[in-house]
Amino acid sequence: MNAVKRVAAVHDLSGYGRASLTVVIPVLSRLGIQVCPLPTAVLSAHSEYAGFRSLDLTDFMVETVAHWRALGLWFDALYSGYIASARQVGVVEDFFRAFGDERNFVVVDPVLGDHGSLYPGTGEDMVAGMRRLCGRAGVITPNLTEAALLLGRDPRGRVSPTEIVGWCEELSAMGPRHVIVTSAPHEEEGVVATVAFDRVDGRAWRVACERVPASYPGTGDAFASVVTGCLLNGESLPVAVDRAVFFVNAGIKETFGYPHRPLDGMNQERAMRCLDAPLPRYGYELIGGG
Ligand code: PXL
Repeated sequence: MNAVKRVAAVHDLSGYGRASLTVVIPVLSRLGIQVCPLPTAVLSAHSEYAGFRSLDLTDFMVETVAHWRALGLWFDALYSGYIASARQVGVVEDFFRAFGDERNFVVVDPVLGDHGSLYPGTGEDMVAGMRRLCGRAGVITPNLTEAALLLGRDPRGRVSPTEIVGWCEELSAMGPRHVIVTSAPHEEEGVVATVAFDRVDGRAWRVACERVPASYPGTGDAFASVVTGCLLNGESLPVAVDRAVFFVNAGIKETFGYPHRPLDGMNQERAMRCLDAPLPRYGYELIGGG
């Protein structure tokens, strides 16, 4: 047992634009979790900025994992996000195999794309790589585009709100017990849904939230980090999702009202208190199973 819960965070470090480790570390820290980064790459700025520079750290990851083994470290959770190259997938799989056991859990945020497209610099080969990583996870947090890509569906195709639970079940059949799909459609205009499924009890949950007419990179990292921290803190799946939606919505609201450049991400610094304030209400609903 670690006195303070400890998570290994397999994400990149982007020097500018709030994403990956510059989101993961403060969020999990505020939730009372120690973060141990296993950086996948160092970028000048996240990959949605034109002209970004990237240094792939695959070889150094192998060295770090060897050192961590020698130190006899144990993590309460292993949590991956942006993977810099298809070759790196194998290194992360080896890491999960070496450090995963029956007492901890693996979270894979399959960072591939958004709004129907792959991120710049992310190739089709990464889709197959992320499928492999998801197969080793207990929890996955794809957005709607990533869910479609993982399932081999058209990421620009239309999907109805009721079909999403079926998608979650299909994704869960690939390995993970918990599947959480963000940016999912809702039958009401102007509302976006987050749908969560637990294969063990067969229940599906939904948290609805108003759609804000703006998009910020890094919100997926914030979402998955809150879910990871809340699960480590013993919250149930729907309450963890409720908290994550609350935090991301607060961060967006703390940004949208200012003149801003959306690529710079959301003003998470102004929303940190939403991680330990009481939830204003429980917004989740049971939409399947049970
Ligand atoms: O927010 C996901 C993410 C993580 N890491 C890098 C990215 C992105 C999204 O654009 O570019 C480098």
